[in-house]
Amino acid sequence: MIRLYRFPYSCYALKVQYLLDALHLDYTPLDVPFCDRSDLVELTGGRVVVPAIDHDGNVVVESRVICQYLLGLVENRLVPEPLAALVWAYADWCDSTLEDILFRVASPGIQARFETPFEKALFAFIKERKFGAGCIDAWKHEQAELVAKARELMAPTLASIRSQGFVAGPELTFADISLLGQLAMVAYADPALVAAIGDQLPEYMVRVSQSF
Ligand SMILES: N[C@@H](CCC(=O)N[C@@H](CS)C(=O)NCC(=O)O)C(=O)O
Repeated sequence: MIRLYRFPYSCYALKVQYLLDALHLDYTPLDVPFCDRSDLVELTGGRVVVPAIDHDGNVVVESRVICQYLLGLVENRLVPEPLAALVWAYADWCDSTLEDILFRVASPGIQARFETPFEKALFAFIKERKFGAGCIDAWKHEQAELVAKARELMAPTLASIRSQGFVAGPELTFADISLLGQLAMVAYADPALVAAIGDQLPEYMVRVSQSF
């Protein structure tokens, strides 16, 4: 049995979840309460970030490591050997350069979806400790510019998808799963933002999910 510890908006947890789906592995998703991470801390020996998985008592953390672990569990074609360098490089780009813009695009919408004032305040506090006071309001204000930056960053990806269906060719690969995790975070904040970044992206998201 695999248990996936997640926040519903986390691009890293979503990536792992889509990989579990794509590999047809049985798993139980566990939503970590944003303001009570005691189970996660106990499981991981002190970590407060998602994702983490517990596979029959084997605890794995860090989404990249989790994905490598899951890809090794069952035979699959998600990282074809001739494309391995490109697929992993693209996945790492999603988790770094792309995420750095997309989480700013998504953060105001994510904050708005928390149910309690305390959760909203804690989310803001965590972001402000790293990015400065008022950062979420600033990102809301600058959303059009941030979306324009995301469009620019995504231009080569959009060209590849347009011409061949998926990021690395005519078949689904782990590159698409990494990108889907990022786009699903943005869609969680506001689905209209995904279309604003690329009008073909909503359809691409459906195509990727239907290829699992
Ligand atoms: N490098 C880590 C990053 C994990 C991470 O930053 N997770 C975020 C959610 S996207 C988190 O749990 N942040 C804790 C918080 O917001 O308090 C990974 O890939 O697993």
